[in-house]
Amino acid sequence: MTASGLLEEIADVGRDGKRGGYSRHAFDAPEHDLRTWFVERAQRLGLDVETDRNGNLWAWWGAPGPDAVVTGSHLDSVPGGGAFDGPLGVASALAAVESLQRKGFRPVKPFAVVVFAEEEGGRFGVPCLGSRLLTGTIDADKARGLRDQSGVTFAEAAVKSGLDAERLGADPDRLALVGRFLELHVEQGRGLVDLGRPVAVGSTVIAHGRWRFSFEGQGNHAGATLIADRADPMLPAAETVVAVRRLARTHADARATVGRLVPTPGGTNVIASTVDLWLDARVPGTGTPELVEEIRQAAGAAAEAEGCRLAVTRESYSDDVVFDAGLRRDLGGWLGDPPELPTGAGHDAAILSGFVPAGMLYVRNPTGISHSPEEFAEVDDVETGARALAEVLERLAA
Ligand code: HGY
Ligand code: MN
Ligand code: MN
Ligand code: MN
Repeated sequence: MTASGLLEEIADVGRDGKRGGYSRHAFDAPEHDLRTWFVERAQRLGLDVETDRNGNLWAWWGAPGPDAVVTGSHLDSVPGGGAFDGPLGVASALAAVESLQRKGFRPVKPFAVVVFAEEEGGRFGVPCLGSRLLTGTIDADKARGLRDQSGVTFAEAAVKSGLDAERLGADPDRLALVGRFLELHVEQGRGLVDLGRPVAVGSTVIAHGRWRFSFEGQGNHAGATLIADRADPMLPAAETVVAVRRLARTHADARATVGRLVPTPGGTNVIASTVDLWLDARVPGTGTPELVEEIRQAAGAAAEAEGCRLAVTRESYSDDVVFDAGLRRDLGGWLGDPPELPTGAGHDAAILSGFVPAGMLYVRNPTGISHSPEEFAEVDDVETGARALAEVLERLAA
C-alpha cells in the first residue's frame, strides 16, 4: 500500500462537518478508529503492536531492543485540522516498511513505527503530551489532572481507553530502547514551495509555549447595567488580543496568537463574568518568556482599568531545538542534498531530541497552510517523501 493509498483509507475518519477538515482528539471515537486502523495495518505487515503506559503505539518489526531505529508521528489533529499533519508521517512509515519488506530488506537494528498520543494538545491543552510523558518532560500528576472542555481529566480518559492511571508518566526503560528517532511531516509553511523542491531536512524548531489568561469581572444584565457600572472582562480580553499583535512585532521573528477565547456564561444579553483566552507564543532563542511578560503587563493594566482581576497560568513551554547535526548530515548526504528548513511548529521529534538523536523530513505543502482544511500535499510529493523515508530508514537500520 502506498502512503497516499493509506491516507485515502482514513480520509473519512473524524471529518468535522461544522468546522471543515478533521477533528481527531486523544482517545475520542475518531482517534480510536485511527488507532484500530493503525494496529490492523501494522499487523498486516507482520509488526507486533503494543501500547505503552502513556497511550503511545509501538509497532515493532522484529524484536524490541536497544539502539532501535524509530519513526512515526501522530494521528490526532487540531480542531478542524488538515488531513496530513500527523497522519502523513504514520502512513509514510507504514509504506516505507512495506516497500523495504518487498525488496527483501530485514533490519539489523531493532525497528519500530510509533504513533504518539495527543500531539496537538487539542483535547487536554498540552501539546506532545505522549512524548512529554514518555520522556518525563511533564510531571505525571500534572498530566493526570489536565481537563478537556467537558471537565474529563486525562487520567479518566486514559483509564477509559484501557490504560492504568497510576502508570502514566516517565518510561525510561522504553526511552532507553530508542537509538534514533525520525519524523516525516507535511511542511507547515511555504519553504519548499519557494525553493521548488519536494522534500527538506528539518534544522530547528522555535521555542514555544501556551499560557491561559483568565479575566474575572462581574456578570450582569446587558440592558439594565449602566456602562459606568460595569466590570466586563471582555474589554481587557479584547485589549489583550490587540496587545499580543502589537508586542509580537517588537520581537524579531516572534509569532504570538490568540486562537481561542471563551466567555462564561456566553450569552448575547449577558455581560460575561469571566473570559479565558489562550496565548500561543513562539520567539526564536530565549525571548518567549519576555514577550509573554510584556503581554501579561498590558493585560493586567487593561484588567485594572475595567475593575477586573487577571490570573495567568503557563500550560506548557519548550525551548528552541536544533536537530542532531550528525543525523542531519547523514540524511542530507543520503538524499542528495535536500534543503534544510527551520519550523515554527512543534513536534514529538523536538521533544525526543532532548534525549536521543532525532531528525525530521518535511514534504512540500503547495498551499503553505496548516492547522486548517486547506493543508495539502500532492500525491507525487507524498510518494517522494515516503521513498526518501524508506531510503534513510534502510541505511539507519542496516
Ligand atoms: O502547535 C504545533 O506547533 C504543533 O503542530 N503541535
Ligand atoms: Mn500540528
Ligand atoms: Mn504534527
Ligand atoms: Mn431578562
